[in-house]
Amino acid sequence: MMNKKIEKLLNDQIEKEYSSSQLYLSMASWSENQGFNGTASFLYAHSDEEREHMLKLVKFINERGGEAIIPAIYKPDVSFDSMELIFKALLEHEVKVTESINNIVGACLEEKDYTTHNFMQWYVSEQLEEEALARNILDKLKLIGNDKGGLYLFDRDMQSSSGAD
Ligand code: OFO
Repeated sequence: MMNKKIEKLLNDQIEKEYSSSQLYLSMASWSENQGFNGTASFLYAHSDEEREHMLKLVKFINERGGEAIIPAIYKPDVSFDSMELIFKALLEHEVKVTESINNIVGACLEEKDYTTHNFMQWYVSEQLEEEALARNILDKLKLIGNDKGGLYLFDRDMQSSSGAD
């Protein structure tokens, strides 16, 4: 059986990953409507990844004899003022997710739940990568500012980093 405290924390994390997925989906849709198709592809793919992060937790909890709770759908903002603000919000969101992951890792040590501690290491490295990527994108956008040509090239680059063509 799972430690109840850890099970609760993991279920809260399911909700956070799901909210990330919904937020990035909304950002993707907004970008698409603004004509930023490359950024939209990147964000749609990112939204799918967050759903995978959620699923991984659902399966882990159930496999360990706990009970995964599927959360209600979170409705994110539908409108964003600029590309820079999207990635600023995305980075802030990821920083909060990292805090939450670190909090779970700490609780696993306190509760001597080394199996979950081991499982959570995947999320620790994932967060490191995601934060670095978001910072990198935000730095580029800060340089570009309101330059339309720069934003056009940025969007084209995002298409190639989204894994789509
Ligand atoms: Fe980007 O948050 Fe999942 O782990």
